[in-house]
Amino acid sequence: MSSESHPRKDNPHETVSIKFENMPSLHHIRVHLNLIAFLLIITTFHLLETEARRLCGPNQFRCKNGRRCISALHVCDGVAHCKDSLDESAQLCAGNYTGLTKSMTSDCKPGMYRCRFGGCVNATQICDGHPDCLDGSDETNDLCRKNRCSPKHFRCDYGACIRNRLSCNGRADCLDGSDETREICHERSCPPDHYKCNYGACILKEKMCDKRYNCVDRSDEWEEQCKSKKSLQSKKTST
Ligand SMILES: [Ca+2]
Ligand SMILES: [Ca+2]
Ligand SMILES: [Ca+2]
Repeated sequence: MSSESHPRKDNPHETVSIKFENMPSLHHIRVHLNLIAFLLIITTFHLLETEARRLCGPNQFRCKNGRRCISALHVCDGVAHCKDSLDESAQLCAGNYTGLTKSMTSDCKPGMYRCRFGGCVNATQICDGHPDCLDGSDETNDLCRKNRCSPKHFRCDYGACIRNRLSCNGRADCLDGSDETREICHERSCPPDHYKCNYGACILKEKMCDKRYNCVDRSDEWEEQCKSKKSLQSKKTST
């Protein structure tokens, strides 16, 4: 409650109090202003969204965020084209989405594999060590365990096949990293211009102590080793 005193006209020495009981407080005014600002933001957002919906063509798909339109051909093709990946979401690609025609969510083309969530990827990408379906369903143990690899390929523990030269190269090329274990690599002999990682993989010598990790166990950047390499180099240059 607030009040204020004013002098009376008939007697300037006597004052009366005017009460402001029914007037809104500053706090209430602030609450109302915040509410109005919030409603304005909501209305603007709604108008922008309606505009974006209107701007997408008939053969286009509208991404939820970013107000972007993409070609319907890119929906459920295994590659995320919307920033929010809405074009590859499980709900959409399983065919539950009502905003698309059936042709966009129907079977994959010949030579393509249907990911568990619904998208399509090239059949050659199944069990190749790299996740190509957004949900990784092209590289599961269930799918790959019965896989046989040619002599030119290394077989990952879960069954994927990668090229032989990719095993023990310092980088995990099998999704489970089984191409870069001590068990597989420790007996490897490295060419003269290569450095042998602590667990046995071979990387180019110039990648040792270059402040980037090139062995999966990071042994190419071990501090002690790099210190001694540096002091050896400075000795060489001083002589
Ligand atoms: Ca793959
Ligand atoms: Ca590798
Ligand atoms: Ca390095």
